Amino acid sequence: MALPAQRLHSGYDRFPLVARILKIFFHDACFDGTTSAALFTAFYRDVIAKDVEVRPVGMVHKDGDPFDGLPLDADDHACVDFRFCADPRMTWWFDHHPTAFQPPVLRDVFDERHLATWFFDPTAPSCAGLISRALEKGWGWRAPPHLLDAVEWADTIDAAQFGSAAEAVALELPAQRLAAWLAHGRSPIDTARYVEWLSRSSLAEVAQRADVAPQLAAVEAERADEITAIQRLGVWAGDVIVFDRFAEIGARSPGFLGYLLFPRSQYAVTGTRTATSIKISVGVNPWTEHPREHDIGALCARFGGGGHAVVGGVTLRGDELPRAQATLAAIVKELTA
Ligand SMILES: [Mn+2]
Repeated sequence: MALPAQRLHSGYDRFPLVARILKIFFHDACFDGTTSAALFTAFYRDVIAKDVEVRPVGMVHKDGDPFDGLPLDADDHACVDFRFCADPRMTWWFDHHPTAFQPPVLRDVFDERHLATWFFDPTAPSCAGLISRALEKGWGWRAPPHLLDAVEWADTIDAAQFGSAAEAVALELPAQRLAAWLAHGRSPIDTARYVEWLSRSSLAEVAQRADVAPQLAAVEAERADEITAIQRLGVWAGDVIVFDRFAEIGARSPGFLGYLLFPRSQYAVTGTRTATSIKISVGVNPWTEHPREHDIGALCARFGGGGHAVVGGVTLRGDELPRAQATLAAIVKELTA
């Protein structure tokens, strides 16, 4: 059967290499990770393939290869704000995590292949900022104003550039409301839809969506209970404040709230658990007067996780509770030594 004429002359028939489906792997449940994915989605539509179907895939750091078992079966693949993947099908890569190369031998692959579509800058406050600069320099693409605003917020949030803990946990502005919402155990479908929305509309517009606004209000309403729970949970180990939430499935890391309620802490270590995974989160109090002594990302990497100098984590399987408890204890011991 002959194809209709317009089909024969469509762009895809003339340029069969143009991607129809793009998979973007991004740091899940993270303001910077989702902003990075939205930014790259907008760029890809504007510059590479107008009608591309984008499939965002949220990624979590874990012991072993986090890409293991994830099919790279789209026409094109990108990875943002997440570990380096040496698969040649991963055309695009942007990251700013100092622990991006795990195992470290992957750094050699990066240096040898040196693709013009791979970008790594561990000094960048956010991956979204790194992407925005790289795409403007390399492709002359300037992000629309609504995404530049999100990029600025990603710099502030990812690098904890707030004047105080109270400022950091405020829920007045759309960016901070959405950041808290993302951290509230969103499903992979939620975050994938969020990436698509943010690629086309502003943080304020996304926050006002009929399917999002009630959830943001719920996050705010839960805040009072959360403060009571965190206050009760905190246990001191030297100047480290420890929040053991392994027993409460679905409970979250207090994040900056921990530093607001325990301002004398130099570090915070939290254990949380979902039905399928267990996480140990580690952070340096950004508002402490003591100088920082430990590289948190490097510390977490030694236990199978990763992160930045001042914040990191280790994610284990849901059936590894004894290992998670031992890991939390070992990390606290190192931080208090
Ligand atoms: Mn980031």
